[in-house]
Amino acid sequence: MAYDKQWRTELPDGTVITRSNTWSPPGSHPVGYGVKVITKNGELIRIEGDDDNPITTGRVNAMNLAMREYTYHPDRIIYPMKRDPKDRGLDKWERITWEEAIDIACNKILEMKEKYGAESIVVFGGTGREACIYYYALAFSAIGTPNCCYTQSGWSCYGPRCSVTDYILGAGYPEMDYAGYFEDRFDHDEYVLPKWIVLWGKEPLPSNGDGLFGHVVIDMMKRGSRVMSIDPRMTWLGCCDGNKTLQLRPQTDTALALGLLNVMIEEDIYDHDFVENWCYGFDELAERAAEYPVEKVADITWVPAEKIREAARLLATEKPVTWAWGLAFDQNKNGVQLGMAFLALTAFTGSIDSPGGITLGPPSALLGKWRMEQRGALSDELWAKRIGAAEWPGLSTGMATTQPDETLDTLESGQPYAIKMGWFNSSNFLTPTCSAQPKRWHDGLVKLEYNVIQDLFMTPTAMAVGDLFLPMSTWAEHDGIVITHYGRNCIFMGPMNKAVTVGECYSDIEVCIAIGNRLNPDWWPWVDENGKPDAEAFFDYQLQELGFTFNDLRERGFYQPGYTYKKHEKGLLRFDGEPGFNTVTGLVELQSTLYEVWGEDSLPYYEEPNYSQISRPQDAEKYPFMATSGARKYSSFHSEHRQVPSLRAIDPWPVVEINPEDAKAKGIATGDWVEVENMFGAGRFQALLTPTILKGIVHCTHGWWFPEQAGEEPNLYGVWKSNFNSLVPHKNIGKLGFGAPYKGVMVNIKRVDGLDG
Ligand SMILES: Nc1nc2c(c(=O)[nH]1)N[C@H]1C(S)=C(S)[C@@H](COP(=O)(O)OP(=O)(O)OC[C@H]3O[C@@H](n4cnc5c(=O)[nH]c(N)nc54)[C@H](O)[C@@H]3O)O[C@H]1N2
Ligand SMILES: Nc1nc2c(c(=O)[nH]1)N[C@H]1C(S)=C(S)[C@@H](COP(=O)(O)OP(=O)(O)OC[C@H]3O[C@@H](n4cnc5c(=O)[nH]c(N)nc54)[C@H](O)[C@@H]3O)O[C@H]1N2
Ligand SMILES: [Mo]
Repeated sequence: MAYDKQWRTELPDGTVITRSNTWSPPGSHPVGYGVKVITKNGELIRIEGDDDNPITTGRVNAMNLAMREYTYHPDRIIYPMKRDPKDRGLDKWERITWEEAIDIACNKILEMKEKYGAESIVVFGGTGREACIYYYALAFSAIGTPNCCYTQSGWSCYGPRCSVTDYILGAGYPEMDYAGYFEDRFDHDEYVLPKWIVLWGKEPLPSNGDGLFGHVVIDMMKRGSRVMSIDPRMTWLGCCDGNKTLQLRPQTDTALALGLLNVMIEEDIYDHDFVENWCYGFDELAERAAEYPVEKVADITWVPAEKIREAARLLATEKPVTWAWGLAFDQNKNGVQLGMAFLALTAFTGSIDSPGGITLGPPSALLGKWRMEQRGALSDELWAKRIGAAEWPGLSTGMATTQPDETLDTLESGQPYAIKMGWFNSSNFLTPTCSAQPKRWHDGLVKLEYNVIQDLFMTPTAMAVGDLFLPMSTWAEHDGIVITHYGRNCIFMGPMNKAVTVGECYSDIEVCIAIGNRLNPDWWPWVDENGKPDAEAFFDYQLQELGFTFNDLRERGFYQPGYTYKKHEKGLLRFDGEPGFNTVTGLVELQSTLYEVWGEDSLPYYEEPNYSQISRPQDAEKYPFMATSGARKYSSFHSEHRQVPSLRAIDPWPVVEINPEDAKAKGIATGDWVEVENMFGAGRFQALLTPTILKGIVHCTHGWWFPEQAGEEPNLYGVWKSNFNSLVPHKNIGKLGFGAPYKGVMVNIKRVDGLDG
């Protein structure tokens, strides 16, 4: 199709091509596939890949290809609605105008503040989506509450990795170096192609986690890089020719990391130059690692000793090595220690901030200034009331949110004060997404006085607890900015260009502006002459630090900031401009000076998961399997897309992957329904027999509900039927407040007749 690289082109037959970058809604991490949105007569016709995008080069995922189905789905909510709180759980919604919706929301906020104090309002947010950049501000400077909550027990996604990086490296999120910053990409003269790409607890092909476009791994493999996958499942990338997999028992990663460090130290193959000049606590770490001889580690992890030795030797000697760490770090009570040991490995292989190693963001996030300022709208007194801040100083230093498990306790107990109003932004957390023990959350939330939902579809969460529904526009229906790692490590930035209008939907930033301008106009001035939210004025303000406007970004099409390697040598990582890292000691802290203050061991250690056959031998016979969960699917983003026919056809049911030998012993065949249960709960999944999973381990998909089923209480679209998170314990977290075992609890499996009955 004719295309002249302008951001918008109109063809003679009336077809309009708008170049854009995807993010959300619908959900996605900020990969920013470069796309062309094809519209005609105001209707979205289809999405095509944009070959000119230097990272994605025309490739697009299935969820974006299904955008037309999603956009015009009959179940989509496209007008504001309200429901009498007495009718929660019943389909008794009534359409209203935006004026009325904003009036109701603002009046409720003012009423709650007056009656119970601003802290009685909690903004609940989900993950990874564009909304995540804005809902903190919605809480702090628009609504005026210190309580912004990401409900996943142990804050088990991304936050732990970012916080550990802050504490140990004093930098933004370390990302694998795929030459994304450079316009000439892999040809850039300073870039070196890694010999090894370590994918640790991460499967970036389906997940594209936090902006890592997974297909770059294939681009690099085509140029000669090899992959080492550390995963209980054999993944496609892990088993490609020449690649290697260390298949381990779930949640035993910290033992493996300490074992690898131990081999590198014993065989003296670590990077002396980097370790001696830029690291703190080597001797102490060496002493700790010596407690993890390879044979012991092999017993714990099930990875053969010879494979561990071989991996350590390859990674220490075949350089450069790039490292990608995934969600398995966060969904583990022992994950903070794993993060530390992982960063030590990147130091030992000389990978930190070196070409083809791992890249580090600068000390302050790009476009982060505005975000950081929002807390300033709250008094110190109010900020001190943040739920869990006093009890969990480790977590609350890294994250501006509440501690999630503590929030559930507060919801149930009313201590230290009662929560009265919930604002749910981009989270459908009664489904097996965010929350562990979702039934407890449900029972607490239905008791709140008032709840506002910001979503696109009626969900189990909205049906159960919502009183006001604010309908959201998709990425194709609004302007926005896509930025990797939310600016913590900005590899590229792209404009999202509105191409189509559906109903009366607003974007998340438009909702923030509408509420903020009413309640706190000094902080939220961006409205037009009619008082309507003016998102472009807001983006112009945000982009000031780069010296361009939103329109400049859109004309330019794409922004790659370039990259300076070895910033620690050049005084570019510390606020004071001195060489070194932005940590207490100025060095990479192999031994942490902060952890000790927070009551945690200053060195990494392995801890057996609390609910395993080893830590609970008394339950081992009853629950002989370890279950991991939630490895990503191409066809869905968490609980989303279950109602999109072409995507549902790819993965029609929740699935449990079982090793064929285990299945045979239990009389289970592929396609059978299986109940997975433990001491906390049960859920039903369809069996998939596969030799790619180790014997003794099962893997369940997450995020399931059934939009085709009855939505009203008590069924709530079948949300309790295949809910893996009912099996995940509450507050089974690490000492800093991070990490819950979504990827490792003991279970049993048995054949049943179907999803129901
Ligand atoms: N299509 C799609 N993309 C998504 C999402 C989605 O729902 N759908 N969700 C997004 C979100 S919020 C996130 S956080 C990212 C997550 O994306 P990733 O970081 O890639 O994490 P997962 O896909 O959960 O799991 C990655 C791998 O970890 C393995 N694993 C399981 N348990 C363990 C363990 O104990 N140790 C080790 N080493 N490996 C283990 C799994 O087998 C899996 O292959 O994906 C994002 N992208
Ligand atoms: N068992 C198990 N559970 C898990 C995981 C796992 O691996 N295993 N992974 C966990 C992880 S890492 C995460 S991050 C959580 C995710 O949990 P959540 O982020 O809570 O994800 P969803 O439940 O899908 O809720 C998102 C809702 O927001 C709506 N939405 C989508 N995009 C937007 C947007 O841009 N704006 C607004 N306002 N709404 C939007 C969607 O329609 C959907 O209803 O799940 C966690 N749950
Ligand atoms: Mo996540």
